[in-house]
Amino acid sequence: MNIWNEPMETLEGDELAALQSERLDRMLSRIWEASTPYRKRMEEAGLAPSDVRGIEDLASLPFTRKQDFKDNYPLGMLAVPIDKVVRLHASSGTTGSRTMVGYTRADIDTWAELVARFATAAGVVASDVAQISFTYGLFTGGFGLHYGLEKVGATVVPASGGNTDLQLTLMRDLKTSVLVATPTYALHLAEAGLARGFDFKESSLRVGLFGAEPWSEGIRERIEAATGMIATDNYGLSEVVGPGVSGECELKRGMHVADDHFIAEVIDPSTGELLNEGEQGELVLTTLTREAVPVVRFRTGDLTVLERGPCECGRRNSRMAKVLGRTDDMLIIRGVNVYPNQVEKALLEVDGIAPHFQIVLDRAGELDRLEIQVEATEGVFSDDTWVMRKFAEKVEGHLKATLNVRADVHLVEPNTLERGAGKAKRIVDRREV
Ligand code: DLL
Repeated sequence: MNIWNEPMETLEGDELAALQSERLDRMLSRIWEASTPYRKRMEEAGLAPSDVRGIEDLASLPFTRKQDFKDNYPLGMLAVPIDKVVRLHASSGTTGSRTMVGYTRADIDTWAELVARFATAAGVVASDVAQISFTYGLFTGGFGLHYGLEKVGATVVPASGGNTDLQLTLMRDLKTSVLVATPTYALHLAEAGLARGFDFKESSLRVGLFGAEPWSEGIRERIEAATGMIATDNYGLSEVVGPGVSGECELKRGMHVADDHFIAEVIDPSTGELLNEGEQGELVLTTLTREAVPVVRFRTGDLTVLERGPCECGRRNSRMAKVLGRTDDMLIIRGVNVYPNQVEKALLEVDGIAPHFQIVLDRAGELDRLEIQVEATEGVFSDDTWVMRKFAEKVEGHLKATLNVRADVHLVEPNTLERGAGKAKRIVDRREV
């Protein structure tokens, strides 16, 4: 298996710790001078860069939060003068208002390197034709994958999101071998292709680079079964760089983190305490090489588990498990905590359920009510309301048995819930209105 940057992706133990400490030290001294919000936060905590001697002192530093980006909107988080900034992007605004991020020329180069690493890990090579079906724009997905795949040497097709017919035509005519998309859009392309008689098994599609939203193993299985490609997961966020923080290798045993560019920690989201390897909690990231917008202990809001130790692919960096969801997406239904991804997993365990659903939260008196609108598959959907009610009860029983959650399941016709090229909107909250 190819490794894009073998020296860096196999670094571990003392050598890695030494590199991280040296880079951390350099970064902290620089932003102490260059970033007003950061210096203020450090001073409030009674700390100066000299108090941090290496990564062992990292946990004493205050957290950075999404709110810091919002409070300093649009460009207050920049730690370089604007003439050094060659690009601006923004978060997709899934959780409230946008946050803006900048890149220096060196940041753009590093970003391409990071994407080249996970693309190579997933099996992408220079002879591949890579169709990028992420929307190009302020969202980091399109441009991030674009530069990284060009760096690998692949032939990049900047299809951008939407226009399913064009996507399928390009795939067929250009012999696309790598598809880049959100998992839900990949699934939609697979379904739409099959409905139009597109023969995926005969197509050149080999590798999927999917990310930007949580997706369960059930969705992965469906994409792989429908298209014959291997579907890999990759993770990132605008405030830290965009895509490129971590990505799976072909073995799909967790997403390899670029430890020479980021320090990953997992904390208990309610107390902020550091958790041990193998324990699930909120991912916290510190950038080591970002110039324009470095972040110290950024609370991602994403729940995962970190593992260290070598992978059979040859890489020795840390790995993060598939993201379960965001701490702020946790639903508390009659005292039971549940994440949309767990609902997705449970739904897909029932035969006859399509992987398209939406969770509608409502209030019934004092209590929260959970309604799940989910598509039945072609063969199962029927106009007979009695038959559909019985099937819905079966799904409700499964949700109760697996998640201990009482939900009203509402089955809808195949292909009726909205599909888009962006991130899927899984929750509709009607409790506030
Ligand atoms: O979604 C960056 C990205 C683009 C990653 C393309 C991968 C591929 P934002 O729009 O700022 O950036 O959203 C970041 O998306 O905090 C997670 O909650 C979620 N997210 C990103 N990748 C994954 C993933 C991009 N693989 C937010 N699994 C993050 C689960 C993901 N959630």
